Amino acid sequence: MKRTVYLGLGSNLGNRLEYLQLAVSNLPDVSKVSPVYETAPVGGPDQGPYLNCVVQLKTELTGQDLLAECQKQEKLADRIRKERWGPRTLDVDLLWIDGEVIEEENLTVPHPRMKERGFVLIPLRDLDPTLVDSFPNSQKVISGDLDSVIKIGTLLDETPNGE
Ligand code: A4P
Ligand code: MG
Repeated sequence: MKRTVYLGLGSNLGNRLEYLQLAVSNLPDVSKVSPVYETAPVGGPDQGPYLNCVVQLKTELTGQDLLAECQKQEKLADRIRKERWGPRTLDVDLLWIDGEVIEEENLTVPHPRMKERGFVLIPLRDLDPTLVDSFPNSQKVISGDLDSVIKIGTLLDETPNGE
């Protein structure tokens, strides 16, 4: 059965928009793409602003399949892992799989920090307001982050693979 999955994409090194675009074109089963936001960095060392967006998939892939897809996109973007929360050409996080809970050594779903982050909740709300409203405190998190999460536009091809 196809499930609704959300991925969070972020980039703050190099041609940020191009890295997001590349990932969206290469991900499987993409059904919707949020607008792109420029966002102030949260946590980690002193680093430049991010571009963030959220992608919806309608897919039969499992959690582990999806994590492998996320990591494949990061590799394609030549991401070099240096420090946790440090600058990156591309970060693809698996946020949500139709409410499924996964607690495995290499994978936690829902993503443990998504509900505290305006740079995730604001683009996710563009795609699924009912889901975001169901998270306790989401309104408060969003209003606290409105000044640091600024809509800058959309990617060229919003639904590269159709439904
Ligand atoms: N992992 C476990 N669960 C998941 C999941 N649901 N999705 C494991 C993806 N990966 C998951 O990730 C470390 C390990 O997490 C992986 O090996 C995977 O098996 P990573 O991508 O190598 O490291 P990271 O991204 O530096 O750490 P982490 O914990 O994923 O950081 P976050 O929470 O993703 O934060 N500020 C702004 N404005 N915008 C951003 O996009 N991103 C971060 C990264 C910090 N600040 C930011 C942004
Ligand atoms: Mg990550």
